[in-house]
Amino acid sequence: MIEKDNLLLKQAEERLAKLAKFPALKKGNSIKKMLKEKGVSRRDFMKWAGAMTAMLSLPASFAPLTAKAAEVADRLPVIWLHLAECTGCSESLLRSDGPGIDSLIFDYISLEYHETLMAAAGYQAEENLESAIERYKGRYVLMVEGGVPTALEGQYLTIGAHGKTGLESAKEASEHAAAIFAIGTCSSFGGIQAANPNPTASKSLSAVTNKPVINVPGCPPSEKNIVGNVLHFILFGTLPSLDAYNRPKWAYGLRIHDLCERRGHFDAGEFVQTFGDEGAKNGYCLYKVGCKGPYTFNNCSKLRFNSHTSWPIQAGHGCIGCSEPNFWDTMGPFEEPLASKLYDTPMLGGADRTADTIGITLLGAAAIGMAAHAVLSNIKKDKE
Ligand code: FSX
Ligand code: SF4
Ligand code: F3S
Repeated sequence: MIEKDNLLLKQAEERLAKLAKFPALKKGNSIKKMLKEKGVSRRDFMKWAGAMTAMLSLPASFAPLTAKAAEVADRLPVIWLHLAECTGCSESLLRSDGPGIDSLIFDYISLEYHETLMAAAGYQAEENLESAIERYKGRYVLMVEGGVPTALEGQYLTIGAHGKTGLESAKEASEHAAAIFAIGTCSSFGGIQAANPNPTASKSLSAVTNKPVINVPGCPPSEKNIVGNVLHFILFGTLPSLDAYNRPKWAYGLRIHDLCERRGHFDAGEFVQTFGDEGAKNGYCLYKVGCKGPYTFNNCSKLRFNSHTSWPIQAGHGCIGCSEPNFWDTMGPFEEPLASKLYDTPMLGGADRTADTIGITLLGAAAIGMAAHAVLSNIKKDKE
């Protein structure tokens, strides 16, 4: 194991040394300067690098390399496309009172094209995209936010002065990218616009390109999952280990339920029965008011949102399964338990009643495990 880690460490060192030789894309900028201007101490930066390293499931010895990866992030041209979505993914990253180090690093990355953030508009914006693709062919990282409407040859979504379709832009930009990330559930799986009856025939990015796409779902995903993926790419230049839905395992390897701070209450059979009751005040488990944490793979409780302040379950509402394919169709109603709907059989007595009568012990957990399996295997295996 140690030998393997050492090899990985060496590879990452070599890659970073190579990247460092590329000129910085933004002149006169450096991470030192930027952190100083924003009042972030070197110590805090190194602490952040340590936390990111742990999050990426890398040994602690990688922390200085993670810091180095952030330092050379300005050698990496990023093109960020907006397709059919609400811009929540960009907001997740950028909107906070005091931007955390994640947002700062994102700012530091050379965003060659990002419709929400750039000053250019109309013809100029279109030209910027084309010239960025041309200039950085084979070198840029493509991040796509939003589903891809495909009905009427993509005419439901046209962008820019020439009315190019999102479908065309996504295909073209994917063609020459060094790495492609589908940011958010819309781009990963189709999202809200692909929900039944999906009038625009919206699809995931992976359904319209033959290139490998790393899915970073969540509606929206946390800023750490977005930045973590960029750092991973800078460090290794390879695909991370992925699950069946092409989600990086370091972020989506465990269920919300496995990492939940209310889990003790679930195990003890202590549930919120209705919003605002005594159980809610005591922070009991939200399963009976619809929490889909047992069927959802994500690391929200560890990372939280809005500069680590909170996450849905901490705020008192159950998880709605926002990082799962087709969650708008498969996880509803959002405030009712799923297992009771699927497993209200005389044999099991309903996962709910099980929880009431004998506490959620093994039978309850098994029923939920079975329901999770049913949900996951019901999801179409073909491309969304
Ligand atoms: Fe919105 Fe992003 Fe949801 Fe979609 O997030 S937060 S609708 S995942 O593409 O902007
Ligand atoms: Fe947490 Fe939801 Fe699981 Fe309850 S059901 S422990 S609130 S994830
Ligand atoms: Fe989404 Fe559930 Fe996390 S709703 S934000 S995956 S807690």
